[in-house]
Amino acid sequence: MDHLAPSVAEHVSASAEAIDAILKVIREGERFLVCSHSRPDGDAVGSVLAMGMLLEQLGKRADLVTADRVPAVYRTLPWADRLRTALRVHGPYDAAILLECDSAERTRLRGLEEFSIVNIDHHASGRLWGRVNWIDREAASVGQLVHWLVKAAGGTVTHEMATCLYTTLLTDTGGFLFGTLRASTFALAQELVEAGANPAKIAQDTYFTAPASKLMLLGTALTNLHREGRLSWVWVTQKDMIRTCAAEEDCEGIVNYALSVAGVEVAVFLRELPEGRIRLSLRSKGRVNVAAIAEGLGGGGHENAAGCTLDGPLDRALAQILGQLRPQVASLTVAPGSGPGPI
Ligand SMILES: [Mn+2]
Repeated sequence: MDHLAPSVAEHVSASAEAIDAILKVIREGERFLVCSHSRPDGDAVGSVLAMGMLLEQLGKRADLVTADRVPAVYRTLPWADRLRTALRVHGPYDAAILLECDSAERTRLRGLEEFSIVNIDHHASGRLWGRVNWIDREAASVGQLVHWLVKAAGGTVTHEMATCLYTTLLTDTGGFLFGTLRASTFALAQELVEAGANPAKIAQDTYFTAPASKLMLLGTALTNLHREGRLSWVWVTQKDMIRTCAAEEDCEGIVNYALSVAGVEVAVFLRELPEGRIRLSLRSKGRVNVAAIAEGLGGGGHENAAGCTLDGPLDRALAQILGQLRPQVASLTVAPGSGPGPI
């Protein structure tokens, strides 16, 4: 699309410096740690695995670590068994490459402070906390940034790598439904399919392999659906989690059902954690910046998908978030016929 060309060009040149700096760190080093955030999602897992593959291609050694285990749906990804779970990291690393983390805390890994940090992120809450930083809020997934790095390094997008990178794109756009969806997103998808990613198999592995517990938990959450004008919310208690035998990863995506209500602009999913605090997922159809709200409450994320953790009990956390959201949606003007915006 012609009208996009100037901004795309700027976008590429703004990234070039960061790519050069990162490749310099990689060239000069021998051993690397590659990490992502706790409770890793498809982008975290896929981008860490692809980064590991790139480092191997470049003749480097890499240890891939997250604080929580790989969710079951991503365990069929190539190299998934190389991603280790740990709470503390140490070793003779030349640098730690952090993907999708706006701080060391986001990883829940201890020991990172002893390493030189390469920070690659695409969140609205991304900040320059590493020694080398590449934050691109336009990227559909961090996997897209890893793909640029592979190209810039003269690496080969193998079919294993393409599978991991396609997964980052698929999951961070909720199945090509929201997030950063540009012509370039689909061009990358095409390139990855040409490189050997199998879209139907990846979609099946990702979206059609749910354990029954996930559906039971979803059913429970939906019986708690509340709607108030442009806001909707659902919740599950720790008791609900136990009764349905649900794992943490079974909560993924529940908030989208609340957002799917016609006329709703912002949806919230609240989950009671075992220790009594409340984990919140916020989603917006595009007119309210939920990253700003989440950041104000100690969390972070994207403008249309963010999260934070509040003190319990559940009704207190609900009152707190509704207190933030009500004025936001009240100030929205009616946009007749505008329909749901990009999310
Ligand atoms: Mn992401």
